[in-house]
Amino acid sequence: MRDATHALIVIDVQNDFCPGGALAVAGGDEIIPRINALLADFQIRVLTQDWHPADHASFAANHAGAAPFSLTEMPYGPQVLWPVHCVQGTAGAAFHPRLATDPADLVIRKGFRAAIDSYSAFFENDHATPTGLDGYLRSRGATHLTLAGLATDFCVAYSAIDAARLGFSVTVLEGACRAIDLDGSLARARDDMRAAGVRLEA
Ligand code: VGL
Ligand code: ZN
Repeated sequence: MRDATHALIVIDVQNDFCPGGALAVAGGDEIIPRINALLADFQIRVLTQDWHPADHASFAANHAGAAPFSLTEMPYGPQVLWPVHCVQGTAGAAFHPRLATDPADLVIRKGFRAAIDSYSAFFENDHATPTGLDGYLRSRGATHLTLAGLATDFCVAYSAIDAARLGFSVTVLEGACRAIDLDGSLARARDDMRAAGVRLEA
């Protein structure tokens, strides 16, 4: 068992990011046994859940003529337009049925504001609006964070980089993550994580 300063953050292990889902990540469900084992090894355990309203601005379907996986410009910067995914209350937004959710101390939902996406578990994509996770982890006494989940190059990487900037010691277990890898996004995310001081482990 890790000591009480270590927290596990499990990012977005939801049906829509697993095979058969609306924004399926290849092999997304393969990481679940390892994540379940990790959940038993930490005293602070947080799950995140991508949780969008149907009119969310990150959905290509809400932009006339826009194709899924194309790029657009939002007031807060560039934004990939995604297939409709993780709509609040749908089966796609639910955690994968094999994920052991009972051990979680906290489930933090993100992306619930229609006008702004939120890849990171700490800040929305404007890099300014907090989710509250930083305060939760600090008040629990966490200083070291281990991240796993989906997808390596979007929500995991954004969360890891924000956590490092907030002063946490951060490790991403790449073997317990899977990537979307859109136009080189995985290689970029790995470089960006390393530059932010995130430790990448297998
Ligand atoms: C994610 C794209 C859109 C993720 C969430 O969990 O990595 N990616 N929404
Ligand atoms: Zn999303």
